[in-house]
Amino acid sequence: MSTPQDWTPPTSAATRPGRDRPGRDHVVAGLKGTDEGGADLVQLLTPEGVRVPDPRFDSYAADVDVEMLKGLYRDLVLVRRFDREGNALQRQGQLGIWVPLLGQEAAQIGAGRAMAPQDMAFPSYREHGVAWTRGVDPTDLLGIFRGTDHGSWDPREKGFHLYTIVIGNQCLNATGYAMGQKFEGKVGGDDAEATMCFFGDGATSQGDVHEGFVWAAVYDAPVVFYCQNNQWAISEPTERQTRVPLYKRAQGYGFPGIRVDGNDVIACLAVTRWALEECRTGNGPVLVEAFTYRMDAHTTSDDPTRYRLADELELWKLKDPIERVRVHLVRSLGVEPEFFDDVQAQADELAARFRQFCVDMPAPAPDRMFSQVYAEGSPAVDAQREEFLAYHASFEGAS
Ligand SMILES: Cc1ncc(C[n+]2csc(CCOP(=O)(O)OP(=O)(O)O)c2C)c(N)n1
Ligand SMILES: [Mg+2]
Repeated sequence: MSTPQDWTPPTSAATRPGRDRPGRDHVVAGLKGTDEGGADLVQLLTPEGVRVPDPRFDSYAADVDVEMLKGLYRDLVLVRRFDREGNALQRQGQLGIWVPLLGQEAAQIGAGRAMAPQDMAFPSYREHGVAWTRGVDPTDLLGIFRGTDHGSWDPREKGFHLYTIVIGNQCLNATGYAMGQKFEGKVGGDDAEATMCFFGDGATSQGDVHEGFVWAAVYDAPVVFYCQNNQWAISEPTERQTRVPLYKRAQGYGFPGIRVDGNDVIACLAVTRWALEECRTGNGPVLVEAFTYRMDAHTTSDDPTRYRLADELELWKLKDPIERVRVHLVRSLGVEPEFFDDVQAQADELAARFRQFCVDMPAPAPDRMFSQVYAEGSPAVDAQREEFLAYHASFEGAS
């Protein structure tokens, strides 16, 4: 059977009569390439916790010693812990919705830890792990899901933009920002900058992503397009988005694409470091496809048992991003149980703080939504505020 790599689209039906569409074998091979990671997957730590050499990317992970790996493990565990707490808070009526990252911890921690302070990230709505690496306190995410604000961190200070719910839209923002970095001479020097754009497999079907790719390519914008292929766009599987592995799409736009094991934090770190280096030195953009899996529902409003089989989940549990690091730390690096107990205690402490903050959150006053509309006052907004407050006041004393 041919692999997706062997299949080149026919130039015209006339030169390949009867073959102007891929045949069944090609399609099946394409799906395999999409489903299983394929031969081109960059992996440095296997699901069994074995560090495997990679001549191209080892140098980008050369500093990952036992201390650094312990730090990455701590990141993974803490992020998963507050994510689980977010789910519980929604179930208990404290949040309107939660968007779980379960299973995608390594893809996000690896990418986030590869970034430099001066870099800028544009997330979608699931990037709680990247937020963590940018120094955004997890409690700053809660207002979004409790419906009281759009995120309470300063995007410029953190180098982490506010969440974007409109699928793929942040690719335009990220590309524009990266073009600005280029125009302002921030590429190529010692303190060069780059941009990271986070989006999902489903987003690749959006026009905004395509437009972002085109503009970034023709302006050599220093942006890493970081696609977390978690295999699902709500209930739509990846084979409803593409007939070729997603990373291969980059070729059509004229920039490199690479597929990394998104459940391998060391590989995600190394590949993103490489991609950011390409961008900082003027060789951007780059597409990274982090091949991973959404272990939980799309959001707390979704029930994945209606559209996917349980055995798929069971298979991916064997590729868990945290367990492989734990096994490597214990078996290969001799890390003692006290370390893991300590991380667990830190995770429980974070979860308790996260929960308490959420429960204690005050409901914002009704006029707050008018407060940040423009940098300066506006008569139109002032009038709307007055009208709204008067409307609210009309309910006073009503039972
Ligand atoms: C423009 C637009 N269309 C549709 C939606 C509804 N929607 C929310 S999430 C989602 C699926 C996105 O899937 P993917 O890009 O794979 O990201 P994931 O949720 O898997 O991280 C859709 C269609 C939306 N938010 N914005
Ligand atoms: Mg997806």
